[in-house]
Amino acid sequence: MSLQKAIAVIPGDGIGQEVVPEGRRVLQAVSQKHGIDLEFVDFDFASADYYQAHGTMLPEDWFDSLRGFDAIFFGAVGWPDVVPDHISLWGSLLQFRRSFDQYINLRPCRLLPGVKSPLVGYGPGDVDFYVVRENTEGEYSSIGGKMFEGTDREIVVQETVMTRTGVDRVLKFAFELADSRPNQHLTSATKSNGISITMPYWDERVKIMSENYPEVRQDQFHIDILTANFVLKPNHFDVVVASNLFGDILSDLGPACTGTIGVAPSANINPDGTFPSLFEPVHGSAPDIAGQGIANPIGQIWSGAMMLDHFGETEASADVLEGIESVLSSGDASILTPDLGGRGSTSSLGEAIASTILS
Ligand code: GGG
Repeated sequence: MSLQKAIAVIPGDGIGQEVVPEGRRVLQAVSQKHGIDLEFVDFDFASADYYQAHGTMLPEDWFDSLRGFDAIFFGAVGWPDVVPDHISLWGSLLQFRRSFDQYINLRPCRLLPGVKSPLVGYGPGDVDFYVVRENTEGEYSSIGGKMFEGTDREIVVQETVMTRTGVDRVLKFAFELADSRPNQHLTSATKSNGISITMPYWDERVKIMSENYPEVRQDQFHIDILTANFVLKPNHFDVVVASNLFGDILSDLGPACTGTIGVAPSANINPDGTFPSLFEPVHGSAPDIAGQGIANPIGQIWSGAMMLDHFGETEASADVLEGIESVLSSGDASILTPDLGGRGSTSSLGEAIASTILS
């Protein structure tokens, strides 16, 4: 039995509460198979229910309650009928990312077998890239304010923040990832023709960083044509590095192009391990389908695989991926969720992946 890993489980809102139990079911199955000792501890905060009861998204001692864990397994946040989205996000997930210095948001985008994709002429293996999203600054800054509110002179300002440390560390991570992959190709998302101070700075830091990685082919696209190219030639990409907002957009678009955002995972990483990293699906709480038991749990399950990788449990992680691919390849409509063309449920899909891993 390997060292015990303590995992804080925060389902959050909406379908987060439905997909997290399936992620946990699969983690339990794979840890049983590989003799990994995972301990799960549940938390009810970072949810609209908690907000309704306490008037805040997090308790005062949230930082100390979470900081000793090896990882956080997170579902989704957002329930706009109860809490405005900017309050729920800034009051929970963005606090975690910033306070735990999870400055990398790693989001794989892969065309999986058996998934009906809108991409014509591409098959599994053709599209397989990572979006590396800067996760603590950029366009997601809380610097700004309002003046003359409610009058004709109303002014609203929000600054984009780029620090040399913040930009360089995400670029370094992305270049190293690209350097470790067979294609050794890094694409940078910019918009330096329109955003004339921060984005040229980003480009300049990319150029300087690239000098340390002579084996990595590097190109850059303005974000507008980059989104077009995600749709038109997704096999061009290997590792894509982007600022916080651009990375958020690209990492929804990428998985949507490969069939469904329901399968997309993410890892919010604190690379030096001072604080816990956080693993969550890319999708949000999806109020439109919440409570129906039809949400696709694969994004959550795959996020669990990324967590195992983070722990160095690479075989167990690969087993989860194989389980996902095997169930998707079966094409069994009674198991697959509606976004995958099936008539199954969140639990039928999670259960099938768990039992495939154990079979
Ligand atoms: N599981 C991801 C989640 O809950 N996302 C909610 C959201 O709005 N996220 C915005 C972001 O990641 O910046």
